[in-house]
Amino acid sequence: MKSNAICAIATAKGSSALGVIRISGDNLDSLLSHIFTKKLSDRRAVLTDIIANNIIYDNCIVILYSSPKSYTGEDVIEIITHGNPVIMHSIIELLCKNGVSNAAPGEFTERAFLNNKISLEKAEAVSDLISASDIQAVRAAQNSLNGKFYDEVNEVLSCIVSLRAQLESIINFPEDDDTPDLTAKKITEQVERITSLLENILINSKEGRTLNHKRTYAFIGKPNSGKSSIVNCLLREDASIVTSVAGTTRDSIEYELSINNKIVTIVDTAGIRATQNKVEIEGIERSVKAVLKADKIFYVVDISRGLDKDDQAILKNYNITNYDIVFNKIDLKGLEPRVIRKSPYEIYLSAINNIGIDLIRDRVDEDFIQVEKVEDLYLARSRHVDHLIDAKECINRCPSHISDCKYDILAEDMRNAHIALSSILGQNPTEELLNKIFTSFCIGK
Ligand SMILES: Nc1nc2c(ncn2[C@@H]2O[C@H](COP(=O)(O)OP(=O)(O)O)[C@@H](O)[C@H]2O)c(=O)[nH]1
Ligand SMILES: [Mg+2]
Repeated sequence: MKSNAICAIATAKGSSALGVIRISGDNLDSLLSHIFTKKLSDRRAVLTDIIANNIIYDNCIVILYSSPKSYTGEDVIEIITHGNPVIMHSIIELLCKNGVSNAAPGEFTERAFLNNKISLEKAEAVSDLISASDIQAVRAAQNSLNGKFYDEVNEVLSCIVSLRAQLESIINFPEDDDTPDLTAKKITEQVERITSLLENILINSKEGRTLNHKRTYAFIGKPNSGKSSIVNCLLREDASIVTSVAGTTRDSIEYELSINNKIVTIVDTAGIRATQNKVEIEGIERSVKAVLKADKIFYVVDISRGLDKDDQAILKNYNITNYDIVFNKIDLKGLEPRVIRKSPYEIYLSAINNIGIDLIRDRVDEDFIQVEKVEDLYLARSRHVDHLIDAKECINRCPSHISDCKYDILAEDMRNAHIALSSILGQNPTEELLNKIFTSFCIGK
């Protein structure tokens, strides 16, 4: 096991009332006791100065969680400081001078996993909980974290293990067998049970995966249709370049924002038009990439010009299918904001007067699935769904093996289903997989 001590600021960037610094490693008390003016006490909040070379860094609450009863399984110290980044960074520097190194993203949770404190899918749930984009996603991540997903996958696994054991005995000791019909009937029943359990998990996981996905909306259209102005209204600040010279927003700019408590990404793109200008071509190419990445497009049109042949060509050439048409600049026509619910949707607004922008917000809101029974969901990842599908494919082949009495092939399929499901729980994980999972975490977790 790793034992070098690591530290990180565990709270968000910027100033706040309090900040938390987290440290994990072996024998932390003896490594760091000299920087505290009070003696630390296991699982007790101790009010102490942090001091070095007669400089008081801060007066903090410090909690020691002695190994193994801690988040990582090692000694953990949490220092609650005043939430000034300058203070927190100076304490981190002090720790680094005392044999502690900066933690990599997800390293605390990785250690928890390596020390058998949590299973892999729970580690992932921790990461999902931190980045969940709305309250349903938070609930679903909590379900995963509480072990609902683990328990259900484990239940299928134990059915598979039991069936595998029976198959081994049927294959190795055929003389002990029931009549062939009875054997086939017993096995069919078990395969059916495994199938239905697995189907259930797969349905909930697929919905959970949708929840886990942060949605992206791209504003596309010709130059000067008002894309940046609309995006700025959504952001309520002048963040991107708004100008009347055609083709000046030459880059796609992404913003993360909260719409009705749902976190989404919006992309302001370069206007698309035929041009020889290299920089502009580059910008247009990025717009096209934004189209490919987006879950939905708001195609913006200047209503005084109308939706013309060029717009139709852009929609066709760039294969834009999932889009609403946003008719901007209704002030020029003296129109009221409104939505026409046809295919594609039409939204009428005026960015310059900040009128009708809520219609865009409502449209984004409609996209979020309203899951009735969120208590059933877990925040699955694509990785989980892929393994579940692998397992399901193996199980789907079983009925025909049973009718052909090919129990050795059936056993092989069960073994593969077993491997697929074990991978979800991180039994026998590869180094590569672990790296991929933990590096997606934020630092300090
Ligand atoms: N009259 C009117 N002008 C607008 C409106 N929205 C944007 N504009 C103007 O249209 C021009 C282009 O806007 P911009 O947002 O940069 O368009 P983009 O190239 O599509 O990003 C600017 O001069 C804006 O002031 C609107 O609702 N009404
Ligand atoms: Mg623009």
